Amino acid sequence: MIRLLVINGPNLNLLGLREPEIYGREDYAALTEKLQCWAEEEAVGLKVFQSNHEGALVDAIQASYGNADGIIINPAAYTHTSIAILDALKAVALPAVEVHLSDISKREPFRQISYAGMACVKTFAGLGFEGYHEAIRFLKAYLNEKNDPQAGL
Ligand code: CA2
Repeated sequence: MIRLLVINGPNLNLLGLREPEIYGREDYAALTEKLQCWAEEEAVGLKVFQSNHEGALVDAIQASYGNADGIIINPAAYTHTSIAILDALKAVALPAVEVHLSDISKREPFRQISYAGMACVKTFAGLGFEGYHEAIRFLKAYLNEKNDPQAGL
């Protein structure tokens, strides 16, 4: 079974508390429940990790090597600052998909650079929680194609 790791960065655990016009009304528990439902529907294994600490996010990316087949990552504010997360994603070299609840390309200039995105095969931004759903589907198809290039023919 395909094993996916979802990594969420700082303050995403506070979803639903403020700025619902940007991040929606649903809380973090609702997101993790949806992730598990979508993983079951797609018949993939899925673990979720959230931290407010950059080093802990780097540790989780490193630990995924040999334990996951693909990474879905929303590094939150570290998206725009962390070369350490970019380097960790490059080091483990697993296919990674970047997700953002909001459309970072249409927000403040400082949100328009994504270091993590430079190590990702795909980005979904501005779709709310549905972006994670798209990421699961995308990675499943991507990994199946990589493992058996003839499968879709
Ligand atoms: O749109 C996204 O998913 C972001 O990664 C969310 C981050 C932000 O720093 C990125 O630029 C874009 C913020 C995550 C959580 O922010 C909250 C703000 C208020 C209340 C609760 C969470």
